[in-house]
Amino acid sequence: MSEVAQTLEGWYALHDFRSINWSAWGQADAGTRSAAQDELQGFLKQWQSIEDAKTGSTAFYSIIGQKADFVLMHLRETLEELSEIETAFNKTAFAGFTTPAYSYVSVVELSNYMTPPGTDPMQSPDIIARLKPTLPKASHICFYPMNKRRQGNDNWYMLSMEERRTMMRSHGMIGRQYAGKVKQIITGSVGLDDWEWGVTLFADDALQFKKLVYEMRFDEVSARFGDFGDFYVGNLLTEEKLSSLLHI
Ligand code: 76R
Repeated sequence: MSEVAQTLEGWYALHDFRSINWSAWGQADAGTRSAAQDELQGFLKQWQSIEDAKTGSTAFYSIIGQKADFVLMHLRETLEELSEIETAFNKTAFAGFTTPAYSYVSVVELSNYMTPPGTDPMQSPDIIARLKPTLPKASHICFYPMNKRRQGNDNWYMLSMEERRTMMRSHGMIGRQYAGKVKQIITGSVGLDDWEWGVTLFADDALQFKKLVYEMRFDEVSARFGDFGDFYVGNLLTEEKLSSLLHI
């Protein structure tokens, strides 16, 4: 058996994608809509206070295209907290005007491919901050799930640690060229959801998603071993953008 990569886990993640039932929302009377929006604002404030206390983080983005209308990405210490948030949101009046589009359950993950041997990553404040990150308020989000291929000669899990490390180094070098332009959060989901990882990217310039993902397609670890799910791309929902989105 090949050597298993060691992983460090941080906060659990729920990506909750919803579609809005626009005809029901449009037909609701103004009072119902405004009460639903006030209640939603209350939830957003509550999530902000959790983020301020550094016990979790939430990102709220509208989604372009027909796959969904918005995503709430929550990071929390436990799966119980994620479940409570999901249920509490489902009980809101606004949620009654939404339908589930897609969801993803995973946990923030760092692997040891790039860690120098003999170092204890948990002694590094940088590593701890990356395991429990405050989600950036970048203009755009991009999310997609992925697997590492297990087919014939292209079986990632049959490679030696050394071969995987070499390829991950090349992967990391490409990624580093996007420092300051794209922030990536890799969440592991083996045993938690249908794919092996969730890739969540944040950027102020959405074209950087295209450039980064395209460049990685030519890199061996993605070219030979990457299998990808559906892509979701979105725009930051500020309070102002949310009111204009929901304005009838
Ligand atoms: O954590 C680190 O920064 C060390 C280097 C590194 C690792 C170990 C790294 C760097 N990644 C790692 C692990 Mn990554 N990453 C992806 C995708 O679309 C595609 O082709 C792939 C999707 C992107 C866009 C991306 C970006 N990475 C992983 C893993 C776990 C693999 C495993 O354990 O087998 C996956 C699935 C994955 C996928 N990666 C970076 C980036 C970027 C931008 C970096 C540089 C980060 C930085 O230096 O700040």
